[in-house]
Amino acid sequence: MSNRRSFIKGSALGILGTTIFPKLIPIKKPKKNPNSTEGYPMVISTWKHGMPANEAAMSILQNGGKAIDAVEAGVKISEADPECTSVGLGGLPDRERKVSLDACIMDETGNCGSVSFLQHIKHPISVARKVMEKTPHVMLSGEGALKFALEQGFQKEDLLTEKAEKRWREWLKESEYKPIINVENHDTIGLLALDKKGDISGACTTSGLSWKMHGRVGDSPVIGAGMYVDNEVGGCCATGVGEAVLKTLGSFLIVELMRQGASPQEACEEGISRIVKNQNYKDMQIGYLAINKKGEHGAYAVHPWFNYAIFQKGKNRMIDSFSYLE
Ligand code: SD4
Repeated sequence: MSNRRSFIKGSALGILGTTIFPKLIPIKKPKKNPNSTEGYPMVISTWKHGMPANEAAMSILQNGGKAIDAVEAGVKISEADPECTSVGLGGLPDRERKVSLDACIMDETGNCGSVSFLQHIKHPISVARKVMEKTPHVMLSGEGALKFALEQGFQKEDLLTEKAEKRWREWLKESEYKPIINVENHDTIGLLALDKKGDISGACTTSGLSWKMHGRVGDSPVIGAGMYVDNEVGGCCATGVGEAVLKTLGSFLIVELMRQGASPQEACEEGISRIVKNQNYKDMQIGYLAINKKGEHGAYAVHPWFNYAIFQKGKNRMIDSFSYLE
C-alpha cells in the first residue's frame, strides 16, 4: 500500500490519477515484476506457443524491422499451427460446429484494425491489418469481413481440423456450455513488441471460447479490451474469458494506469482486481501482459497457471505469471 501511495505521489500526474482512479486496491505483490528487465528490441506474448511466435517476431526486429511487421509475423505462426486450439487453423468451433475468428492489430501511431466473427480465413490478423491500412474503418465483422478478405486476395479455407471436430463431437454428447476456461483450451495469442527504435505495436488473435454461441465476439478484436498500445506509454494484451475483459476494458485500463505512473506489474494487478471485485472469478481465468516504453513488463492472472514467453536481450524464455489466487 505504501509503495502504491508513493508511486502515485511521485508521479507528476499523481493528483489527476487519484481523481480518475480513486479506488486503487492494495496490491499483494512487489511494485516491479522480479522477472522484468529493461531493453529493446523485445517481444512478449501469451502462452507457450508464444515461443515460436516470438522467434518470428524477433527475427524481423533484429534486422531493423518495424514492430508492426513483427507482431503480425509473430502471431501468424500460431494462426497457422493446427495444434493451437484457440487460434486460426485448428481453433475449436462454436456450438454449431463453425470456426469463427477474432483479431486486432495496432501500431505506434495509434492506427488500428480488427476483424470479428470471421470465418474461413486462416490469418485474421492479416485481414485486420488490411482493414487498418486499406479502409476508413477500424472493425469489419462476419460476412462483410469475409467479403473484404476475399477481395484482398485471401483464400477461403476449411479451418476445422479433424482433431477439433472430434473434440466438438465429444462436447456435443452433453452440450453443456459453461464459459470456463481451463488450461487445455486456453491459448489465444496476444503479442506486444518494441522495435530497435523503441516504437511499440501489438496484435491479438483467437478463435474465442470453444462451444460459444454462433455469432459471439469476445474481447480479442476489441481495441482497448483484448489489446491496446500507446507509443507514449506502453501496451497491454489479454487472454482468458473475454466477457470479463470486455466488461472492464482491461487493456485500455492497464495502459492508462501506466500513463499515470503505475509499473506494468501494478497496472496488470489492478486490471485483475477490477475483475475479481465484481465477477465470479473463481470459475474463470484471465491473464494480462503489459510492457512500458523501457521494455519492462508485468504479468498477472486470476489463477496460477498463466504463462508467457518473453524474448529480450537475445534470450527467448517462458515465465510463469503471478496470480491473484495462489
Ligand atoms: C475470448 N479472450 O474470445 C478470448 C479467449 C481466450 O485463451 O483468450 N482464450 O474470450
